[in-house]
Amino acid sequence: MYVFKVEDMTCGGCAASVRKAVSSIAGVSAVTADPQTKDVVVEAAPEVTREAVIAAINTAGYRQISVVETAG
Ligand SMILES: [Cu+2]
Repeated sequence: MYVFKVEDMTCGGCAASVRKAVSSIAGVSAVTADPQTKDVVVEAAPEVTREAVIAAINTAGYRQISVVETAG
């Protein structure tokens, strides 16, 4: 599981964009994105790297990303 803060995810539309982008990565099983807390929580298979998730979020247009937690 990866947890990020995406500070430039400011509304429900942003959160939907982030969810869609991250969900499209093969091996990702669940994504939650909360525009209030800025938390993005990603459940993924071990072959999905943190960098791949960050790249997908960047591609969706969000760049103010910090890593909160990496576990599992
Ligand atoms: Cu937005």
